[in-house]
Amino acid sequence: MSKELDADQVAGNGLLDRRVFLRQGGGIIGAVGAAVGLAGYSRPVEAETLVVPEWTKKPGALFEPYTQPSKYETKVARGPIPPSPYNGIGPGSVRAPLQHLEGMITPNGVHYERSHNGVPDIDPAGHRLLIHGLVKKPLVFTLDALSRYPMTSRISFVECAGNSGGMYAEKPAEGTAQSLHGLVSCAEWTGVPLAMLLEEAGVDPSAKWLVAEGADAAAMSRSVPIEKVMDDALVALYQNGERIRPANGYPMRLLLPGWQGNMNVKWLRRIKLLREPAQTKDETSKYSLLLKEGKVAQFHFPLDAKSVITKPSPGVNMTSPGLYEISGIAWSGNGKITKVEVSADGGKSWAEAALSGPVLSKAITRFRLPWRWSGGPAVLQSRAIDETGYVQPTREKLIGLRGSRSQYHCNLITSWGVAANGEVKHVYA
Ligand SMILES: Nc1nc2c(c(=O)[nH]1)N[C@H]1C(S)=C(S)[C@@H](COP(=O)(O)O)O[C@H]1N2
Ligand SMILES: [Mo]
Repeated sequence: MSKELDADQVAGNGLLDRRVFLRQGGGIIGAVGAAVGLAGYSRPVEAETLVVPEWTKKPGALFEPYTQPSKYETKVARGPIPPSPYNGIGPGSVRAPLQHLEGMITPNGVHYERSHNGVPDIDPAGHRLLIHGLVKKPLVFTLDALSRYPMTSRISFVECAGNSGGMYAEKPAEGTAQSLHGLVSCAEWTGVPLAMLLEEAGVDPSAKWLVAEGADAAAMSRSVPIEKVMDDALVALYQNGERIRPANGYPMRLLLPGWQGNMNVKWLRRIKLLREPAQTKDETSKYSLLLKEGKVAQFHFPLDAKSVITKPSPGVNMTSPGLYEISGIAWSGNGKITKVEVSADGGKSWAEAALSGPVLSKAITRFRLPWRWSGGPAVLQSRAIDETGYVQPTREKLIGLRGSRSQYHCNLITSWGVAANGEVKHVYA
């Protein structure tokens, strides 16, 4: 290794200072490029003359009313598609292709989906939102009526409480970032603050909770404490600038930034103000957090800080030794990500990654770190730290707290084993 890179090594097994790629004036291209052979990734001009390809010789395709991704990008797809027990409808989930995405936003077409009884075919003209219960004046809203209220936008992740549940298993499950962790996505949501609608209805001081109900065949219903609603709940109408996709709750969903996905009721049709939680089927038969020694926490709402490396990751393998950028996503339901650390030696030593801005509360944050892969075996890990000081736990620590029969809120540190041939696999460190 060159002197420059020796100096830049900040943790074991080739992890480099996060600023290496940012250096000005011959930094990367001069020192790092020459030292590790970045030049080897492109070809010298002499190797090939710039030919005029076929597609340059004739006029291109016509305009489309709504464009689709390139036909060469079919791997960027939700999956795996579960078999349907009921002729193409019914319960299940599909995961976002995390290892094929960049940045912080999930494109609408590949946002993960968890639907307990299929996607209802809702005509927006016939849809109503009812607010009733402990209010002075029950109200009903059409979509047109809601669209006249002032709107708010925020970028927020939604994550299923069951995401990564397979990581509690005794043996490391085979899989990709998508199949192991793909029940999380992040979008810009736009809609009307629920607090504004409740103010109009006039909340009775005795109301401490509300129950939100969906218009799907599952009639998904969850109780939400009123403080959360007054803080940042949104009746979301738009997802990344367009109407919410049918799979994600068209024409409106409840957005509870940072709280377990299940509570973000899709196809929202009813909100009832209550003194106490409603104890619906969806918060008693499921979504309670199993702790050690047979104890259960019925309600455990925010999702704790978590991260996963998406590049490299299973299926996104290493090719030849040399300089790489490790990249991944981190998020916390309790605020902003303040730091992500990366290890290339299975957690023995750590280097601080660079965070790609904007770093937003309860949103996905992209992290990056230069790594000089020697070509030897390595175990890559990332751990997220949020503004509350919370540190993403190791597998041992989380299982110590919850036991190994737990299912939900699994945010333990993931390990990707890199073999000498460059293949990446899920391992336990
Ligand atoms: N009405 C309704 N809302 C729902 C669900 C549902 O099945 N019906 N699934 C919930 C679950 S379990 C999750 S994880 C999130 C998934 O949101 P998404 O499909 O937009 O990703 O929606 C929640 N809201
Ligand atoms: Mo979920």
